[in-house]
Amino acid sequence: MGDCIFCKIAGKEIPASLVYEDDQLVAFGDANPQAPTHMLIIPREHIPSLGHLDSGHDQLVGRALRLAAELAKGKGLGERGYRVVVNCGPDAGQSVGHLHFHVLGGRVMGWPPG
Ligand code: DGP
Repeated sequence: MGDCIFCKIAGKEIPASLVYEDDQLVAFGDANPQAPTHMLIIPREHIPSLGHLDSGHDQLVGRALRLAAELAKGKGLGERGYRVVVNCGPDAGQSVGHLHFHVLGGRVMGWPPG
């Protein structure tokens, strides 16, 4: 938690291209974009991964997903579509131990993901 890079972004200790913030959630551009639009939505609370959620987080997660849709629409992706991804754990490629929702769009996505 103390040296969590996403906690530091949420606390404005390190810079990021913020696209949204409120008392619960922060959204910013991914530093290593994998699509023309690639944003990350994080909770301000330090939750290490999807696997650490409990029922007390249900409203937070619902808001995060609705924010993903709103931000994607704001980027003009509402018609063509976009993808929301949560990597959980090493096999999925999670590299930052703070729950985050990737919002990707602006190109055709392959399936299955690599
Ligand atoms: P994941 O592999 O699912 O844990 O995704 C972590 C993402 O976080 C990855 O796409 C790159 C991004 N990222 C890592 N460090 C930083 C940072 O300091 N700033 C920003 N904006 N993004 C970061």
